Amino acid sequence: MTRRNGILAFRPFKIGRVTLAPGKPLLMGILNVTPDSFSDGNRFFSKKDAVGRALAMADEGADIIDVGGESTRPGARPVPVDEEMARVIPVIKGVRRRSGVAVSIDTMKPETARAALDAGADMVNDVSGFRDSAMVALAAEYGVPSAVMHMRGDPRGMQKSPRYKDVVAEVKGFLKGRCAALSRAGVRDVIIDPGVGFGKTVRHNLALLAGLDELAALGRPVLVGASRKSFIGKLTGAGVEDRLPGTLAAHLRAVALGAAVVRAHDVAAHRQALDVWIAASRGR
Ligand code: HH2
Repeated sequence: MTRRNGILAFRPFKIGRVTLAPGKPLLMGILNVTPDSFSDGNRFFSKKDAVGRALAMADEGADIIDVGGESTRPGARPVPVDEEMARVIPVIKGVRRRSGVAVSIDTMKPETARAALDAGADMVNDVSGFRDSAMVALAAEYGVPSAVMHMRGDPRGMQKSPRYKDVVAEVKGFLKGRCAALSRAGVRDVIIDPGVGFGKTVRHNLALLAGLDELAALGRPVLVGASRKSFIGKLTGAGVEDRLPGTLAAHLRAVALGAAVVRAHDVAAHRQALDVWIAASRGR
């Protein structure tokens, strides 16, 4: 694995109008069009509020807007595909009409992913890690960048006594296998994600954050999504709405270890932090 200025290298690629390249981490703003997401549920549930929030995040400096219509918080029940599509597709169309910002669809369902790509989304973010071969085939058919996340089981059962012998090695092995499956199908542009909070204890999350350079050694850009997650509350006692400082600390540490994308609710604060981090790392 080659390093440039201490940053682990990967082949740059485009996501819509932005380029993902080593040393220039991208900011993914979270847009949950759901009634029940763990921190912003019901806040952007109407099309008007959701499109407005996406455009505001783009103005605040988000490089990518990640649109999801199904909460994956621990214990969440699956949302029927028609319901999920009714939540996200009008929002993606509305954003696409008004902005050139890159749009990601956060879904585990191939039908929703296809409709989102047809509506103008630029990438697929699948928290189930493209375990469904129809998702792999879809990513290949559309030739879009794909984010592959590690999750233990599914959201309903994932936090029931998660156990690993070596969490970093096991997550790395899973991601390596999914990258190979996507490569075989012809998908070139793959982002990997350890899945902070998805079937992991606080200790597992911390081991993964500390071992991110191990994952980056797979030669793929790494995405980290620690925003407002419960491990920050467990470490500090902060409530969901008060976890921005902990989130920034986790994300900047991740970027220092090679993370290429951070997924966040608080876009303006992250833009400022990342801009300073990038300038201070370059020394100019
Ligand atoms: N986390 C969440 C959802 N999607 N995608 C990736 N790639 N990585 C993540 O860590 C990730 C994700 C969960 O957070 P959030 O969207 O804020 O909540 P909810 O699932 O309750 O909607």
